[in-house]
Amino acid sequence: MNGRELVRAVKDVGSARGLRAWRAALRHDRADAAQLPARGQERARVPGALTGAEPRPAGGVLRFARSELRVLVAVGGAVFWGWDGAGPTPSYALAGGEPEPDPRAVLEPDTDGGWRVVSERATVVVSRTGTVEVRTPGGTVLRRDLPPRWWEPGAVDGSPGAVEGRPGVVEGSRRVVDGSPVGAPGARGALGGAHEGARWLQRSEVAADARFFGLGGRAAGPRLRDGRYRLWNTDPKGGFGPDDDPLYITMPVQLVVADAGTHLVFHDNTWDGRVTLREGEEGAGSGQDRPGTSELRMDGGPLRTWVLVGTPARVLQGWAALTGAPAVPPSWALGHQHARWGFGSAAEVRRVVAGYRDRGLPLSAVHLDIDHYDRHRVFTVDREAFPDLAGLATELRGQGVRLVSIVDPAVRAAEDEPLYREGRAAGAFVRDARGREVRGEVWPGECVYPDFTDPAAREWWSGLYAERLAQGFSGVWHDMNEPVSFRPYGDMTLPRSARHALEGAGGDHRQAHNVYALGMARAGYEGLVRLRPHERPFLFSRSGWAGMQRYGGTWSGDVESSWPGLRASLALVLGLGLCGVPYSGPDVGGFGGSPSPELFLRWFQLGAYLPLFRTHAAIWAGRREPWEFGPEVLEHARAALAERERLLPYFMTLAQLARRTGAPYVRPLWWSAPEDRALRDCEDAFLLGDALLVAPVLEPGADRRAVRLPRGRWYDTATGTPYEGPGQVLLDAPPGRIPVLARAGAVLPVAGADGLELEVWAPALGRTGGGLLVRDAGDGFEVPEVERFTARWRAGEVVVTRDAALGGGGTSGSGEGPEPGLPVRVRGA
Ligand code: NBV
Repeated sequence: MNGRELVRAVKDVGSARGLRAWRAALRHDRADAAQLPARGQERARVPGALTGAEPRPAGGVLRFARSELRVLVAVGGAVFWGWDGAGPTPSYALAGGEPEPDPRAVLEPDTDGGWRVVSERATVVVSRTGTVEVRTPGGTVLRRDLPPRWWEPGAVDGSPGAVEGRPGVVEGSRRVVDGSPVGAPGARGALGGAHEGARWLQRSEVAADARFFGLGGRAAGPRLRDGRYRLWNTDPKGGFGPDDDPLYITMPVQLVVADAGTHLVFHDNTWDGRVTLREGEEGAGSGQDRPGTSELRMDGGPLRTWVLVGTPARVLQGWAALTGAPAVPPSWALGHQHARWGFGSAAEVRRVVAGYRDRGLPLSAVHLDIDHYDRHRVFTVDREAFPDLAGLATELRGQGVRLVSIVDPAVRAAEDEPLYREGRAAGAFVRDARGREVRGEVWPGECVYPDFTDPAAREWWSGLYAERLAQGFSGVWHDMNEPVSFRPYGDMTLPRSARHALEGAGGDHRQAHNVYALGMARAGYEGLVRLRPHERPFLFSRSGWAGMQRYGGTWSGDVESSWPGLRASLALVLGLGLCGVPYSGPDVGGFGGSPSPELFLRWFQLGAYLPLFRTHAAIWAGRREPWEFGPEVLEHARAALAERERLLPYFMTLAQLARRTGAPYVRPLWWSAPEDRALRDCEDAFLLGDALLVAPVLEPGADRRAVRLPRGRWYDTATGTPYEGPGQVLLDAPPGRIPVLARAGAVLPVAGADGLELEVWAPALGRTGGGLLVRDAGDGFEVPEVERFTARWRAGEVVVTRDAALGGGGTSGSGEGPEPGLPVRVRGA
């Protein structure tokens, strides 16, 4: 028990909930002790020597003495390899099932007795001992995976397949035999899980100058420094800051950025694991480079790897092709949203909405938290506090404000609970190995958990959203879906022995935990689409896994109300974007505390440039309405809100482009210049699309800040002053604004006083620029065309023309197209 756990334990023991949480914890521990296979003696294994190769479409199978390796290149350039017979499917991450093999990729002999598969974007070279290298087409090594190592349950001596007389070695307290054969490699299990019981280790090397990003949402990011990162979705309970890890969304996805190139690596495995990263050093020791290293240890599941190589934009496009296009939020979800745990009544909701309206502050949605439920029970309404919720929803809708509902997965386990009886009849709840319901402790008391890895349970759950729609809600906010069961010590989740359907393959919580929320998101999304086929669902979820972008976005969770919390909240958005989840944002003001007016304002100003722009707070925390911080903050918040409104067409364009290209709206500064090392290490600013560079104030007392600029000309949007990058400039950041720069040549769609217009930032002399527009075509699934505009100098003036439409219905093929058809405002000329 660590210090925090001890405090929690002492606090909890006094209350009825605390007592139940203690009981649940002890029950879970007992179940694990009785039902999980004991880790007895284990045998270690490495692949051994290469014994043969067999070409297959788009790659082949390489046989080793004690394993085999399948290599495959998919159409689109993604490279796959799997050990011990692991193939790409089944997979929770992949959107389209078995990927289509690229017929141009062939297995051919390499030097030194190894083999290689050459493809358009990458070459995979496998050595005689099972080292796998990914090289650029030019031959530079981007990544070297050393031969993996497995530890398999099994007796050391006399067990079938053990090599007689082999000396054992002692590893920790376990006696293992290195290199003993395991019988038939390739025995398949659940979800690609050859050798589910085997732990494994994969050491990898990358360039000495490489930087690591990703692994889901990491508070310490976006650059992931030396350290250990766990792959186990976790509610940190009680708020988190930059030192807390792991958090709600972990993913075995790394983006590695080096001079030689960028690559994304994905280990398609849902089990608990740990990644140890160590950045390399150039000219270390004897003048030799020390490579960067990543060491991945998994507690089970398949050893299978995907690698995507290219520019960051290409890599993210490939990732979206593999794991699914990000859902486009409805347009209103790009506006400002206000939430609170503890509005407590319809009257309070009306008061807050009126507060926005009376002050002329835009507001697109209000989120109702668990306090609007009847005794915290999901899919219910507290009729005393909200006597006519549907009526309230209609009334607010008339004012342009939508309602969004929290949805928790846990269902109160009691005979008088209709939802419980229904779910039980549908066989929807998680059970243990003896067939008994697994019960945990959450807000409504003792609870059961739908098994979202079971298609039938998802089907049942997806229908329940009809009740939310009938109450007038326009969107849903999934919480507590790591999933959480309160406990005074240890992991606040289900016992690892709990059984799950895992799409029919069967398995336990060790394998299902990390995809629990992904399954819930799928159920929610599919339910909403079925119930309202003509509306794009608005869904965001606290926990998730690779592929969650198919169903919606996420938010920071309970980030602490502090300056480090503010910084952490930006790290999360950037990191998640690089893992393919483009729509997210923090609790503006932090979750649990009472931010100073200055902290609140700086958070608000940052939030205005993030995809999800939502103020939120805990029931015990201070207020988050902008007028609660004094007249000065109110006026500055008003300016931030006005700018957000003005940028809505740009946000919609970015959301639509994210769906088409996988590019996150919010990108690190190195996005288009990964070779610029100073940018790789810059974590306090970001690009919003191609056009804008946003430099939030992340420290107290600052009225100026240093801003690192990528190559090219950048205009301070407040003053119009041009600056030349690459380099660093010092810019004013008075309380009224944070520095925002526009790239020279950028054309961005904005909402002007008379409707849509194009804001154009003068290209540098002799250069051209441009930008894209995807108009808001309503909140359905229609796919609007992408319009492209070019900006250029002509006779001392900046002119803008419309290019041929991308994706149908073009007007002119050349850059010298017709008038843009929209008002144009040129700046910086
Ligand atoms: O439902 C209450 C809160 C919610 O406001 C918050 O956004 C979630 O992250 N929820 C967590 C559960 C309680 C946290 C202490």
